[in-house]
Amino acid sequence: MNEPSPDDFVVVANRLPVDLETPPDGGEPVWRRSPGGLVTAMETVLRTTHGAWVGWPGTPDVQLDPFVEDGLTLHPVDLSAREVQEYYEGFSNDTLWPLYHDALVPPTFDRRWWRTYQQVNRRFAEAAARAAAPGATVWVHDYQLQLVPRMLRELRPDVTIGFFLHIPFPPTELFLQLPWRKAIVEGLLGADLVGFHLPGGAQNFLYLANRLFGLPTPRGTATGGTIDMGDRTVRVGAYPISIDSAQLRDRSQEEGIRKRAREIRAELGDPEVMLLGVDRLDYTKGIDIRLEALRELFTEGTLDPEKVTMVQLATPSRERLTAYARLRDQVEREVGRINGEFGRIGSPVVHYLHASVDRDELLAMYTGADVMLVTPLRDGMNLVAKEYVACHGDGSGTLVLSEFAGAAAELRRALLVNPHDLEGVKQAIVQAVREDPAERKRRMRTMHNHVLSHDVARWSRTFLDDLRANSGAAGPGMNGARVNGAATGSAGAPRSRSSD
Ligand code: GDG
Repeated sequence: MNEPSPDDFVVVANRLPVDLETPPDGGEPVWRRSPGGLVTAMETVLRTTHGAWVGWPGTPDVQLDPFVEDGLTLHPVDLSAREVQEYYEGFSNDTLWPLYHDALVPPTFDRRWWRTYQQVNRRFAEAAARAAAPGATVWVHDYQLQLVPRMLRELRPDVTIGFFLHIPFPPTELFLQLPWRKAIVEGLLGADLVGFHLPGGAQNFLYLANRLFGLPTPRGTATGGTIDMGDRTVRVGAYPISIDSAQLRDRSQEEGIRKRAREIRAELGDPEVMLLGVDRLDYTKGIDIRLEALRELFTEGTLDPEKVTMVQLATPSRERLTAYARLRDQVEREVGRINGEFGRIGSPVVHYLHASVDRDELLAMYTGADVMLVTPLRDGMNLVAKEYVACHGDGSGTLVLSEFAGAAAELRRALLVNPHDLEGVKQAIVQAVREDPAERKRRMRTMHNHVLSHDVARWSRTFLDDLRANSGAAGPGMNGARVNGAATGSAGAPRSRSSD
């Protein structure tokens, strides 16, 4: 097979937008859209900006040549079963994920995993170097690939490199626990622009660059700043991600979706109030908290299980990790307990789905639900909250939202809760159920307008404009701008002036 020609715009992410899946009957493998917030966001961006995507196809030990799908050149990166275990499940999801989410479960620090993380990051950097045309723009994503910017700059000093972190960047005292903290910061400093969801993440990163390497960070603002590397400047900023809001608004108003929303409510027994939760089954998402709050409200008699029904969609996630298996047990026990105490034959109170549903079904659930419960203990942004708001242009519906989701910085008119405060969560659920319709409408309309004007296209445009402004090179992949010259970045590591 011929190698596709290099592209001017390259996305690098752990997963390709499609997964190669072998059916349970062992038949021919098929490509399926891969799950999660990153793919949802970037797919929209790439529909308008053609280019290439470098990522793992979701199945270990498959060697595939690059191929073109739907106008997008996909460059599969092969991972062995051991690498999936050590780089992905181990270092990414059992070290970095918990550490970056407030150490909600203790992170594991394993030197072997770290070695594999370095090796795999190098493989991604090499694949990106092959995929990128001269002077291209390469946008690297997320915590699995934090070493790629520096490695790629060493291989290809001519390309412009952006990095965006989709999860929270932790408080500095937590980050400093990481034995490999300097290598991670050094890896990110290979980028021309490092983006976070919130200003706090940007500030923490600026502080660490200075604390660990003594690098000057002049010209700081409330939302970001710059790092002076001597021969080039790294820009650091906050770029709150969003969704394709207009598309969701329009789809949610289609008769097919509205009809299905009515059907879902009828299948639930036409409850007065339908509560909804939609999450990957992850311990950061606070699924257990909202269930506990609901059970107490039924037990006290504050809410009537004959009138209030909840649907919890919990998409399977990282099932081989102990913390995830334990959470699943805990959530399913709580669901069983609520239904055992308050359900009747044929009408459970909590309808729990451990599955992934198709997009239309999800939109019908959003459209039909009276109250959306989003109660993470920590979340980079949370697209679900924005998707629900986009589907309620008519002003119906109430969003209960954790203060610890990035989305809370924008959706100030949600009923904001501290998920550690069970009484507070209970009160917010009761308020959501009983709220005066006029007040509800005012809240939802304000949030809806915000989400419509701050969509994912605006997010990527802002990021790519800032990247271009800081690169010295304007790749044609970025909104068709011409190439002005190569980036002047040096591959050298920052000098260390700290005692580390
Ligand atoms: C990470 C960060 C950040 C869920 N179940 C189904 C389904 N989904 C879709 C939702 C939404 C996406 O998955 C989940 O996005 P979130 O943002 O809520 O959460 P993470 O996966 O943890 O994403 C997060 C995000 O990256 C982007 O930067 O916001 O903080 O943790 O789009 O709709 N989609 C379908 N069926 C399902 O069953 N079709």
